Amino acid sequence: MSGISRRKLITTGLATAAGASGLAVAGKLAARYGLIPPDSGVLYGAGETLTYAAQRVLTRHSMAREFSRAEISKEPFANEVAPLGAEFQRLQQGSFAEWRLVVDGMVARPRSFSVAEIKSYPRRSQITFVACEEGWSYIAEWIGTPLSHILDAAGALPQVRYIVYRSFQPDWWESIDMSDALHPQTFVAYGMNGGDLPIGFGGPLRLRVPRQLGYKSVKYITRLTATDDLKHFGKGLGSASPEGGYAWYAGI
Ligand SMILES: Nc1nc2c(c(=O)[nH]1)N[C@H]1C(S)=C(S)[C@@H](COP(=O)(O)O)O[C@H]1N2
Ligand SMILES: [Mo]
Repeated sequence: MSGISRRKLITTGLATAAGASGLAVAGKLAARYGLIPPDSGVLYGAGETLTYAAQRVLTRHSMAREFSRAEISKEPFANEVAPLGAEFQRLQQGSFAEWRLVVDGMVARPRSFSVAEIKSYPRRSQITFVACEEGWSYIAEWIGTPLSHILDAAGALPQVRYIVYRSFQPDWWESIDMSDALHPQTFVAYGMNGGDLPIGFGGPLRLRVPRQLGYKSVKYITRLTATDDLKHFGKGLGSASPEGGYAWYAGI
């Protein structure tokens, strides 16, 4: 079956199923096409499956909107973070020369990257929108290297389905599917608005996922794990957000 007709079939099928027979049938169709998000078992799960499946079928290759330099927010809002502690301060005093981003899991060459190594990779920038689920937003320029470049350097295996990412702050960990992980706008970011990435905005390294809400753009990233199954991470819902009542998939 061609890409177009398969896509049409899934879209029509999902819409019809949701309308005629409710979310349960849509869920079954989504399962057949590998479109079940990891938090589908929680209370709001049926709706989550439909949102994720429909978005993935319709917008798999779409780009987050990019803005002009003139539209960059004059006062971007750094959401407050919990105190980072003495060890973070020590690393900061050493200009983050000791900061490492570990890449492990289903990769041919598990390894870690220093900030300097990441800065030596293809440098990209994007002017995109950060939107918090609490209602505020801002536009900023993000500078970094595509996550796909880091995954290539570590030799991510073809069967990888998700990238789990962790922060220096243990409560903040998320995961994304390969549609977002390999997307050209998903960055390991180290710069903002022409300069270094300020600590308040996640420096020295932040994962920038502009096709999803702000909470998926985790600050202070320390580890990426490639996996084909999210069951063994945390409570098995895919990330910290569904454990706290937020959706794993937060597409905008
Ligand atoms: N490590 C870490 N990452 C984080 C957070 C945090 O508290 N700690 N807050 C998240 C939330 S809820 C949002 S909306 C964005 C806020 O990004 P900003 O500070 O650039 O506005 O960062 C996300 N990443
Ligand atoms: Mo947020």
